[in-house]
Amino acid sequence: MTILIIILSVILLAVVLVQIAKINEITEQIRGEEETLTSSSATHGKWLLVFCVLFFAGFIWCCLYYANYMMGYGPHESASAHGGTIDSMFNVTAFFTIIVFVLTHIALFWFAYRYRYTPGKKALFMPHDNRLEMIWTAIPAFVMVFLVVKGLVAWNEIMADVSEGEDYMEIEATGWQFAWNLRYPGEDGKLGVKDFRLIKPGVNDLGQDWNDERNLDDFNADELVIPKGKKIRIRIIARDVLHNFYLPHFRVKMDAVPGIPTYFIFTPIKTTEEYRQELRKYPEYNIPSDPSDPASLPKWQTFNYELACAELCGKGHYSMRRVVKVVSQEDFDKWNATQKSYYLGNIRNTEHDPFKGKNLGLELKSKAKDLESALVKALDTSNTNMGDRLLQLDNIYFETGSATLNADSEFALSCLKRCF
Ligand SMILES: [Cu+2]
Repeated sequence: MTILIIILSVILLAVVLVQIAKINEITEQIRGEEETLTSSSATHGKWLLVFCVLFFAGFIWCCLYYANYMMGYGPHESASAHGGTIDSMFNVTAFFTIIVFVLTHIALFWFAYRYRYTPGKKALFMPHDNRLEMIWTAIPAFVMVFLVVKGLVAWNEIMADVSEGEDYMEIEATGWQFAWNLRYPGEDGKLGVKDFRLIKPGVNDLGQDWNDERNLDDFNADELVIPKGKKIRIRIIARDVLHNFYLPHFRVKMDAVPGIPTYFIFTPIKTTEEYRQELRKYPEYNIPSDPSDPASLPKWQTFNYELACAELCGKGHYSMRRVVKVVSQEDFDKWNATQKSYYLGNIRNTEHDPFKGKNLGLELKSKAKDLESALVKALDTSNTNMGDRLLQLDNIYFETGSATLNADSEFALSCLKRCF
């Protein structure tokens, strides 16, 4: 129905335009060509001036109305350490381009009015003017050089890779149609190696090599959870087509290219809760989050940072959104410790496990030393904080006919000691 109405409206508009043109033709014949041209030029000129005023009024209204929704202003100051540099680049670029935008548009409409057709007036023939050439070459060149140099300095600063011995956490984001796979390094803090030939859909989506011990504690998460104040290095990979790892609130944006790993390093400086408290001060975020339900929570309270794909990668592109949570280091450690290793949960002792039926690496045993005391503490019922802690006891096995834990169990338990 809507489409029919739109088609009918377009047809009617075309008919009206044809009729107006016909009327113009007839009046031209009656009043003479020159007189018609003069009066229609004057009408056009005046309406263009009116349009110019309305256009700028709309522009200013938009800027004011959307100010608090835009990144870089009011409540949306950057949530990452480097974000301020990017915001200042955007602001400087906007400053110069808005000046040019306003001046050229005023000139455009004013000239259309001022130099409209008037009988007897002749256009000035000016084939060349050195001074004008100098002005409109030198000024843009100067501004461009300034912007490019500022951009290069910012790029080198933000894209500098982590140096040796620096404290940071690496997370891997693999984009595919249509989701992100977020891989965390687990307890050892290191991501294991991968080989694309090992990829098996549903079993080993990333092609992790289980012979590499660093892979054994890696886990995948549905949300990107990161600790405030910690340097995060995101290793960005695409499995099929181009994607783009985009964290708007952190001013993080980098292409995910099949075959060419990229990265982005940033440090979150505001927890999700701190960001919500900022939003709370603005009326735009004190309205119900669900417009159809006035009793729903206010917008600031339901706010979440998000990870989006910023590359149109196919029909399911929109569904690549993921929630990003910035928490304190303490909360992160708790969360990190309750995550389940992909290897232990999905691969261990299956046909895909190179260690099937065998004990895991020897060095894992060294981690077992503190386990006993950790377990005693965990099971101590006098610990009043037990209520909010989750104790996962998967993959715990004893040696046959004895009370000794086997090496696999020690590995599974090793994460628990950090929880308690
Ligand atoms: Cu995508």
